[in-house]
Amino acid sequence: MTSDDSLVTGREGRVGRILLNRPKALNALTLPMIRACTRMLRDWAEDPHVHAVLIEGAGDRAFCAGGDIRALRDARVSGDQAFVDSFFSEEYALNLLIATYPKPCIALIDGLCMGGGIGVSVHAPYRVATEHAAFAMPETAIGFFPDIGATFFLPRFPGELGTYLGLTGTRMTGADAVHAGFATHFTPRARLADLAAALARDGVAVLAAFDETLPAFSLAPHRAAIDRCFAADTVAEIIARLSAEDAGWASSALKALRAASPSALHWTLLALRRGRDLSLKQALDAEFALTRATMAHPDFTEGVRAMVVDKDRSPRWQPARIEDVDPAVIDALFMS
Ligand code: QUE
Repeated sequence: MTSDDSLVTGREGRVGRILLNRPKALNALTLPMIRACTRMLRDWAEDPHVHAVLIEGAGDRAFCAGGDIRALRDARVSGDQAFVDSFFSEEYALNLLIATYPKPCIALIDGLCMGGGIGVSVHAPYRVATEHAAFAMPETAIGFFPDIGATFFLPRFPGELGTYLGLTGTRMTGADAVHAGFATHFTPRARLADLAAALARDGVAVLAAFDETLPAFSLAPHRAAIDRCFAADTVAEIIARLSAEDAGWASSALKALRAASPSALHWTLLALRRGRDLSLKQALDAEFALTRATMAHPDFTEGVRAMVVDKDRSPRWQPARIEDVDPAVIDALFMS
């Protein structure tokens, strides 16, 4: 295998293997990792020995916890917009490259998979989740929005499940992720090494033999209520409908919404609704424009500070209350 520190790549049998390798940082994606991954995929697209590509995370805690938002916050604070623009444009181009890749990509997701980690897996045709996988799009908690094509794929999840997941950032198990649409196959951790070896030997046809019986969807009993609450046109109305539900899932959802950036909830709802009618490419382009608008808002630097840098989990949002967000200010973010 050829390797640098953070991204290890190599060919094994019929497959190219990409290992996200920053286990201490939960394999969070840095710009050099995005560049190395893009370069390798471009090379392998032309390589007749490579029939498929496997994407994995190092260690058993995470597949990939997201983008390197600490670096993005630093760049924002120091005024390095060029870094911010390079990061997002190259990350989203990689998401699109995976979605349109001429050979099958297979992501093996064991452990945490959030944000940018979902971006390098969900667009692949095969996503294998284990019983230790945990999926989430938690960006409203850091004053950002579900990006990496989430404004394309979340509105295409069943009913209003995607709106619920994108606004609340609720974590899903590997099995639930297959029911929702994040993943396509369910294989226990104990069989992953054998699966990788079988893929290298025989290609994607072996996936079915490793796909185990899926436990029931834990959200099934709440699907109708989720659809009812999250079909509302405004954040205020979603909150009103959740408050009228007498159920544990609804109070958890309310708690998550109350902790999130009020502004981020508004721009996320609008972005998800607009994404219904966009292609993946159009959605990624709209997301890129929205990164500039939302990162200029104080909630992004404050949210990353509170959740990732200082970890006090007590962000001071501006404005602090959902009712005080001015819809005209949010609409204006989509005009830039
Ligand atoms: C919400 C998020 C993210 C988060 C925490 C949140 C996110 C993200 C990370 C993260 C995790 C580990 C790292 C790192 C970043 O945390 O998107 O650099 O090493 O990438 O509450 O959206």
